[in-house]
Amino acid sequence: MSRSSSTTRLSKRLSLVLRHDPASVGLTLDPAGWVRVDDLLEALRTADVDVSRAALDEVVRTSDKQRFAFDGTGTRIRAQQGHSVPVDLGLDPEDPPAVLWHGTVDRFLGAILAEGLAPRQRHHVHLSPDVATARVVGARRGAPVLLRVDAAAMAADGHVFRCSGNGVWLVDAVPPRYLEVVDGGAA
Ligand code: HQG
Repeated sequence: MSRSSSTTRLSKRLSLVLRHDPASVGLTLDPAGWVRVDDLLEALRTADVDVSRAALDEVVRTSDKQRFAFDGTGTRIRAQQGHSVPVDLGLDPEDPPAVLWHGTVDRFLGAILAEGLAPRQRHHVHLSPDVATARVVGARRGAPVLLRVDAAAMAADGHVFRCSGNGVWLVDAVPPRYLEVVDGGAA
């Protein structure tokens, strides 16, 4: 389904508020990243973002990557991953699939192969379960370059993996020895 531009605009604003800068609309997230839906709507309206509960539901429902989630009662909302503010999402360590993927671009490759993957502005390195997703992630920045991550070896060596509610695998870092560049176009 294609989303309207107002839905996309609201989604971007929610990403900003729920991942990076809740204070921009006067909100604080709880330690697990949750905020009350009523408080969020009121804060957005005070900040001149005209948003109904129905519009919020639409964003959560149609987000291509399920970026946001309501709690079981539908009274609280949080971003599923991607925070830069400190939150503890309460995700338990899990065994990863044997192989995971990371999409990046050529200009980062030298540093990545020298230092490994680092979380940069985020809390974790984000890894994709499949090539197609990794390619889309890399393509945000240019011609995608794909890295194959030997997750089985990392897990065997004691690296801890968690999986976010929307299927993104999170890890603190990926040292270069677990990385292999594969042909982005052909893979
Ligand atoms: C690169 C989006 C130099 C890394 C996406 C990436 C994903 C290094 C960039 C999610 C490096 C960080 C995450 C190193 C990593 N030296 N460059 N040592 N280590 N990099 O956006 O993985 O729309 O923080 O390759 O779809 O691109 O936000 O991470 O290019 O799911 O929901 O530094 O963000 O989802 O960029 O993307 P990001 P990412 P959302």
